[in-house]
Amino acid sequence: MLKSQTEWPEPIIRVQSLSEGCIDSIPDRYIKPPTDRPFVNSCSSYDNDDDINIPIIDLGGLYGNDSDVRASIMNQISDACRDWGFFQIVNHGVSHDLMDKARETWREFFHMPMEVKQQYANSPTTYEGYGSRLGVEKGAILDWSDYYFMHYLPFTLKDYNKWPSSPPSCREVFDEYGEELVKLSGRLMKILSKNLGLEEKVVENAFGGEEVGACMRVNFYPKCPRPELTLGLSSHSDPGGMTMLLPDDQVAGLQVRKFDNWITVNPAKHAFIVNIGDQIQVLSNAVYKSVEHRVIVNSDKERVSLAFFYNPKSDIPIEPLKQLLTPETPALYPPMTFDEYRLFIRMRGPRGKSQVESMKSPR
Ligand SMILES: O=C(O)CCC(=O)C(=O)O
Repeated sequence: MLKSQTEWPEPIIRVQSLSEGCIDSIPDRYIKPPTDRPFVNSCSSYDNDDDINIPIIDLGGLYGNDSDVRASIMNQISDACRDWGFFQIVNHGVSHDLMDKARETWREFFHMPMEVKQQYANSPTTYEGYGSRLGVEKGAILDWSDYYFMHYLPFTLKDYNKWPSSPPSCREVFDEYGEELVKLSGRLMKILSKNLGLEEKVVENAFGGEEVGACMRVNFYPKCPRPELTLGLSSHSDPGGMTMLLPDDQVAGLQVRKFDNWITVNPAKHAFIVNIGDQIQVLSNAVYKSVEHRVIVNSDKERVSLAFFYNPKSDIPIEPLKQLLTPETPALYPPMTFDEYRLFIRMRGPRGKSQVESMKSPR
């Protein structure tokens, strides 16, 4: 049984400080084994014209009067969940101004003096605050990123003292941003439920209804002099329910696994990138699958992204929905609470899809 640890196993080094001091090499702790190293071309901006991208879905007509349009959007989401586990949404109803403000406020935070950020240094107990590693394994190879982690739901976990007080607008902006993203996530959960052939509230209710969880990790990827040797974030699937990612508007970096290839996502303007997490894979009995993704870094530009995680209530068992089980499709996973489930990534750091794969019941 995994148990959470209260201290980091080694002194924390901020990657941002390393980046400012590194001219042409990086410490060994950040050098990945050759099989995990990315192929990095010189182009870090979005002006490359890779013709493969994750699907882009316009939600504009979802609540309009045209039933053909509504059906087509539902089908596009269904296909994207089944074929990709990743898609982008535009015309999602969240103000573009708020999206820009949220990203730029956080960029400003990461450019505050180190002593300001250090006041929020996190510990592995809850991960809330300013962090520089996932996982507590002594001697682990680390990722080239710093982050800020905070809770939004349930309200009992929302603690303004753990949110930065500067820049001054930070708390206000995240309050509004969180509220909008919870609404948007709720709408998508209904769509997922209907697309699975269920009543629209079934998936949300299995997540705890009014008591769902939501938290955010803001990722900061400093410039890296040897991007071909490391990763900003190692390959992982998200342990929670569904993630709504606001990527950097200038700098590419997110890669999604498709079979044996890594596809660099090219975000549409003011889109959110949505991905299925392990808890939806479990609930849907693997009709929908979480997908491995990772982040590459580059030598000439830093990158900021905001990952908003919509999760089940943390202490209720999550298991395949009974309505989806048949003699031909028995439950693939045993019940487990999200509190127990997320200890894996919190202890071991990002490890591809190894956790959800290892949970599969023997057949
Ligand atoms: O920075 C990104 O584009 C992806 C971040 C991510 O995968 C995460 O925070 O889990």
